[in-house]
Amino acid sequence: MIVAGGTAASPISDRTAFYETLDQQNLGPLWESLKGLVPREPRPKAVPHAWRYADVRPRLMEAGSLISAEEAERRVLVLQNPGLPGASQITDTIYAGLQLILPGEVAPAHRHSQSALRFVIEGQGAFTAVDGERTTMHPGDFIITPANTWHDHGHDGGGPVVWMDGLDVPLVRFLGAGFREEYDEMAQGVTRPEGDADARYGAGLLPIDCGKRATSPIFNYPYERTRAALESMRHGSAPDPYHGFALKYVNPTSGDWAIPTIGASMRLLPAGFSTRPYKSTAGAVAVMVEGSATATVGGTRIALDAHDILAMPAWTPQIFEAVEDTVLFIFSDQPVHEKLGLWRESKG
Ligand code: GTQ
Repeated sequence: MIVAGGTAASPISDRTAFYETLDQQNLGPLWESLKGLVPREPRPKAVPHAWRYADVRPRLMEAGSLISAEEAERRVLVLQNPGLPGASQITDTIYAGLQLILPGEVAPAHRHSQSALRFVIEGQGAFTAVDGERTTMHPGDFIITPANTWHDHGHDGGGPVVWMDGLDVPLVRFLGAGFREEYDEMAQGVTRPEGDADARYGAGLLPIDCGKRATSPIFNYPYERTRAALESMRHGSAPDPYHGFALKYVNPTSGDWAIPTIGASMRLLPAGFSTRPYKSTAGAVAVMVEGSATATVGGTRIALDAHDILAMPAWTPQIFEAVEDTVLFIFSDQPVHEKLGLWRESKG
């Protein structure tokens, strides 16, 4: 047999022996792997999957009776994507977990180069402290812990408090850029009054000499304001066909996403509204905040109620149908794609 270019094809057995020799010399034949290395389109390992809060909550409460926040350092049940078993990943680039804190507990202060977000699911009276300022956590609040900032969590109130953690852990691990340090006390000292960052950066104003920052200096975006903004939008215009009424959380010093590696947004889908099919190169996670909806992700139909969490792998078509007025929190690795010139979306 003659192949293009005139080279006679060798028997398969010759090639197999050759590949073995190559392997021993730490070499590999690109022609066997090219199409996998440079695929026609994204092929995420993560699969569409929903965690029902009603099923997960009892496990969290059990964890609460088995281990303290202090002993655990962070008492978290990691949301493990079934397509990435044991990898502590909810999508191909994102880590997510549900963290529980009980009254009187402290999750000790530490810092790391991974960026984190907290999205509060239930309970009252817990706080997160970030670089000397505390913020009280309310359901629906979007709270950030910028890379390398000291942070600890505590709880002065009554009843369990649960939030979702979202971190760029897989991405930072891939880049080999992970560092962590423990603080030498359980909780860091408070150096600024609660609300200080919000007053300086969160009211459409900035300190007069404020330059661009890599991460937003606002560290709590309260749900009350986000919800009111979405409600106002609904009276002013029609919903976006792909996103509904949608707002993104921004860094006011730059106009970029609040966290440089994680893009977070909130959507309101009015009862009866369905989004048109949408996909992008970003892998995303959705949290049902209010209402009830049906999601179709990659052809799988999934009914969602308040507090359920949904993994939406990259380049997998998604549709949401709102049964009741629905509020959805969505976060993804979109900012990284944008910054690297890799961002693509497809609107059906
Ligand atoms: O609260 O600092 O779910 O460092 C994983 C790693 C939470 C946290 C996580 C963390 C934290």
